[in-house]
Amino acid sequence: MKIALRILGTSIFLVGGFGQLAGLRARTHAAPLPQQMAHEMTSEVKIDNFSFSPATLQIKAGTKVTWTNADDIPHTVVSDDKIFKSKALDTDEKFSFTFDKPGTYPYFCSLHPKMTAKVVVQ
Ligand SMILES: [Cu+2]
Repeated sequence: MKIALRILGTSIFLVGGFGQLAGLRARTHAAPLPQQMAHEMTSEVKIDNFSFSPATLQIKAGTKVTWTNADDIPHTVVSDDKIFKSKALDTDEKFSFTFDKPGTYPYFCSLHPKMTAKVVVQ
């Protein structure tokens, strides 16, 4: 019963005769996100095999983009206009930037300048 209470957290109404059962069910559902988290817009770009994926990312203004280097060699994420610039990202390292203004943002990897992609902000 104590375990069920801990798992349910705010869902007190579920605790009772069926606490044990509800506890089991609750484990299969993600906890509800706080309102501000649920409203934050995020997007992901994967770096792998010497390319950015997707090559063109379409997002809305205010979206936070996170690049993850899934390759086994270092890469960088550098805006053509120097609006953002990451350090060399090792395997599994991440870099994030929030795009507040609409526009097209081409970028590349400064270690391998043939690696190019862009973010289109609406
Ligand atoms: Cu690179």
